[in-house]
Amino acid sequence: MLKCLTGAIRLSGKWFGHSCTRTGALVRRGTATLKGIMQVKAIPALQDNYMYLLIDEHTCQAAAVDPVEPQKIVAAAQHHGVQLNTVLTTHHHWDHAGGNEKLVHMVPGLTVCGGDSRIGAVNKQVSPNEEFMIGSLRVRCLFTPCHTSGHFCYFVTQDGSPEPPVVFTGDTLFIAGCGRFFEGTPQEMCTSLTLLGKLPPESKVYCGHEYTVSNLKFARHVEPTNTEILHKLAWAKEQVQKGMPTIPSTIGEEFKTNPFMRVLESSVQQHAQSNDPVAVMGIIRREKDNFHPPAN
Ligand SMILES: N[C@@H](CCC(=O)N[C@@H](CS)C(=O)NCC(=O)O)C(=O)O
Ligand SMILES: [Zn+2]
Repeated sequence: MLKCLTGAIRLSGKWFGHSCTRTGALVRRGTATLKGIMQVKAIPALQDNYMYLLIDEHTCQAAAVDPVEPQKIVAAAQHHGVQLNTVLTTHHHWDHAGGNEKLVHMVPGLTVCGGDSRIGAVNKQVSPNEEFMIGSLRVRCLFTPCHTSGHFCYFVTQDGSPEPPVVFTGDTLFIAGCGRFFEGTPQEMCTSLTLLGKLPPESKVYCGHEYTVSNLKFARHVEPTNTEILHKLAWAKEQVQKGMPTIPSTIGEEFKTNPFMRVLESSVQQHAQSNDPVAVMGIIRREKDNFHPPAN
């Protein structure tokens, strides 16, 4: 018997713990209907990367997002009593995909998803807007090329759940920033961020790196009078000082604080001295490539 330690069922409005077996869900217990819960556990890796363990509490199945340090992922899955069966890889860079080969040796039978043939151990090549299930969680693959030409984000919902959806954005969308344009154009980043911007505003954003403070310093440079940016920067500095993460954000919050999500705003266009959003995207990205964030 494998315990799913995070499990819970709602019985006439109250929450009760439940346990899972290796084979599947305790969907009903008497007249109680299980309300779905998805859990996201952020696991720091390397210098400033985030890996994630995505848990379906219905079935105690789990997916690992960008498991560059596989032993930490396996330990987390054991700790939470869940069965790891899927890997979601955002892109081929070693600090995201570099643990896949080792993980498939540690956990045989894994489905390894990715949208780029350069990703190690991939056995499920995903396509734009393709959907599949991890237990009761519905995963939609969002093609977001630019940082790399095969970058995918993963949008996760649970049918009938009141919980907000989540999106794993890798190195396309950071909190208050975006990835460098290693293999793409400003037009592609505009298209990719527009796609992410169409997700429900309450969608929780889990990105690939803890870059929030330096990103917000650049955001402040672009829009010095944007109070949302100033407040979030003060909060993010405190979080980091306490050793706490700044994820998740939400899509709605990014529209208020992320200059790369704000290329249609007159304040950002004025900074870039252009009213063409694609040109603005290219100009502020080039500026950030050469930006040295101040100490404060
Ligand atoms: N500027 C990065 C340095 C490392 C870097 O270039 N990271 C890549 C991802 S591996 C990137 O796209 N960074 C986003 C950026 O520089 O705005 C930082 O904020 O620490
Ligand atoms: Zn990268």
